[in-house]
Amino acid sequence: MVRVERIETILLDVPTIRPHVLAMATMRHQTLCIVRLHCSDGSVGIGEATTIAGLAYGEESPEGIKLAIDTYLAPLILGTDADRPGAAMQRLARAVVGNRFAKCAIETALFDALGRRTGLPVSELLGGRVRDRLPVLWTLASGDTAQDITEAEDMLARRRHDCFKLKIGKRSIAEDVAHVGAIKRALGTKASVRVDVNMAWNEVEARRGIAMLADVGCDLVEQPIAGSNVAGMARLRAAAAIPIMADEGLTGPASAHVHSSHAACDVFAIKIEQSGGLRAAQQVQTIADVSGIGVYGGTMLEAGIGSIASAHAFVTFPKLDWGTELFGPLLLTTEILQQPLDYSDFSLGVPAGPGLGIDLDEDAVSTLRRDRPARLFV
Ligand code: MUC
Ligand code: MG
Repeated sequence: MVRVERIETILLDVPTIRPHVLAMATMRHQTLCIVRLHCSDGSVGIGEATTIAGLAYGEESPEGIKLAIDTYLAPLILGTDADRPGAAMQRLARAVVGNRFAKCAIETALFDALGRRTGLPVSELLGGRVRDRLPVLWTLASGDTAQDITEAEDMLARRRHDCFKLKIGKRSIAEDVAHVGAIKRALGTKASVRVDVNMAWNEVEARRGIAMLADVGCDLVEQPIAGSNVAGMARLRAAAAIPIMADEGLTGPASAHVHSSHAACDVFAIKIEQSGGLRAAQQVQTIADVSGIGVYGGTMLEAGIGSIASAHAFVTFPKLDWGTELFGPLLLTTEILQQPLDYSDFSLGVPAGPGLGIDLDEDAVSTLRRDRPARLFV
């Protein structure tokens, strides 16, 4: 039997190519918690967990994820059968409440190691892919309308993205709608424009804001109000002229079931970390499918490992009505993979090699790791 022998966690700090302005925080770097899972036959799987602006988005932080894995999760699966990610995840689920992002990084590493041992891509271990490429949008979040338009036009010209998500909710509704309208007018029918409010509005503001956004040509509104306000989401959805998407409110299959039974949204932003793992994300997708809810592949702004892990899950989805936003690696100044990912023709090519089909660039890891020796003496 191949056993799980050792689990390493490393924090990497990677600057962003520009400030990324969200309703709740401005990101200037991303912190990755990289997991390396060593097995008794010498195979090694990698996984990644990220958050958005530390604790600004959810209840897990990169530092907390590292601590949870090192102290609680790793000891539970050391010595167990590495060929059975399902059994390992069940052990973690029984002994540890929550900590979905940390669990997802471990499940990713288990599947990567299993894929490397068997020669199969993670997508095939998850049931098999139904497509090889995924449409990918870009988030315009420089905080400046003119800069966002230049950025969008550049992406269109390079055939990298033709669908844009605008981060709003920081300014007044009137200013935000003017910003969205200006970008939509500049891009016209060449691009789809959507917004993410990241829960910044109350229900009254959302009712007004969504109607105004529909009037300026916005195609979709993501998480306008608190994720916990499922009844409010249902009221907004019933009144809205454009689709409403749930993001923060989706924390795995149980919350997906609650959203579906309340008819609380038109679309699910499915994220592997938010769901608690790759198979949990597939379960969320199944709930969407049977409820007639649209599917969108979301991101926690992961770098290469987490983005490709997400991609392996998303290529197994029978329907992906709203595409994906797996652009995380493009927002970072430094590539952490040996092979840069294939972003072309408005889409991401999903590697077909064993496991995740990617390898870490160890020089980049040494340079970016938070505990690198040089820093200890600064
Ligand atoms: C979110 O809330 O969806 C996804 C894209 C982006 O810019 O931020 C994330 C998080
Ligand atoms: Mg969102």
